[in-house]
Amino acid sequence: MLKEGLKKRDILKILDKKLSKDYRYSSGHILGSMCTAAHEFGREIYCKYVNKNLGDPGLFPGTAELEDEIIREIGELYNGKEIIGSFTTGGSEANLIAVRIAKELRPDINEPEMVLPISAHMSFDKSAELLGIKLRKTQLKDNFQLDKEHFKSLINENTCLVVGIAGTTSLGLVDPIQEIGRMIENKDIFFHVDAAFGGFVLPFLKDLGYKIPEWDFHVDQVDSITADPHKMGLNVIPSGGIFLRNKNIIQKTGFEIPYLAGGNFKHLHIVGTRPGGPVISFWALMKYLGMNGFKKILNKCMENTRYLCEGIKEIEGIRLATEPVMNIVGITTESGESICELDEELRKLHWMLGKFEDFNLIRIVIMPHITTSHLSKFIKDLENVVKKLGL
Ligand code: 0PR
Repeated sequence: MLKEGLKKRDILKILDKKLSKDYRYSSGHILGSMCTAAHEFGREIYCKYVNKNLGDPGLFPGTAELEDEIIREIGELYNGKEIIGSFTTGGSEANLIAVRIAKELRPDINEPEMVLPISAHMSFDKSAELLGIKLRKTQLKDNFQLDKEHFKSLINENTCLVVGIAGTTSLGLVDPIQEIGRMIENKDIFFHVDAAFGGFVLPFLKDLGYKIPEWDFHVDQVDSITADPHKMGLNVIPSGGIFLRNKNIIQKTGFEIPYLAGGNFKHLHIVGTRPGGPVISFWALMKYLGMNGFKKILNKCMENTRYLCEGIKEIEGIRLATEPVMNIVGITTESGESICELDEELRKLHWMLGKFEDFNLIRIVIMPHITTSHLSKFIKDLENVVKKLGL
């Protein structure tokens, strides 16, 4: 720690220099991220209300009301009525909350288990370790679709939770949520849908006329959904969301914090102090963009997704891992050879991609910061690298 503080101007200079190492969204090089530059209006609102702390909602009842309002509104987008829930730090916390609820609701199970696809996000492995739950992972078929028979065979009397993904991390695919629902019909098993990415894609895609299978509260057995505003919701980081069908869950499974200035209340969070700024900024962003605003942004992403897919199809030696459902594209080799070298060579050219070795694919997420002209440059480099490697 310095004894005497520096001048603001000098600090800004140092920061500019140090942070010049970071990749910028506007360069187009960030091709493998599920995050993007936060929407300008949301950023403005966030800065204005950065001091709000939802860890003590009694002190900030106005902010807490905005949160309830927006949770209900998003819940309606997911075909739910009077949905409850809350903003989180991201999808990992939202998933951890869901896993914990599932365990709490079944105190009768001594060795609880969850059944989930192998494509599920790492946050479920973390949750299982933290909460002492056994993971039972289901294989995928060759086309990356869930092996439903295998999933069903893993459900047993110790299962407290089943998980379906609406927008997988690797490929943006949607698991057969309705069918998973039928597998647990009349069983006392919690059903969580992880739509961390898909939550702010699927409702808009549907409205744009894409055929989307049922994945949300429309499916009777679905108990909770994760959906993150800091992904395709274009909100500031950190902002995830957990949405719950049953109003009594907070009373039943929440933590009681008795001593806060704002009074007694229960919550489901892992964190205590909790940023209110992202809640307010997303409230404002939803009002500002409306359904049509989000649809327009996503439509452009889907146009660019198709543009990239066409480009990939023209290159000999590589192919699409599968036809994309949303704005996530997977590239693999035609021969089955490893994608590692391809990924490495592209990174040398500063294309920052997602590498999924287990599935032997490179992931590209066509976020709103990626333009057709970025993709055109990328496709050229991709073609050259594929030739150079002789794939
Ligand atoms: N569920 C799914 C389906 C996800 O894809 C992710 C994040 C999460 C949950 C967890 O969300 P949080 O990261 O908000 O906790 N998947 C991203 C990924 O693995 C996380 C990420 C985001 C990684 C941006 C890198 C990055 O640049 O790709």
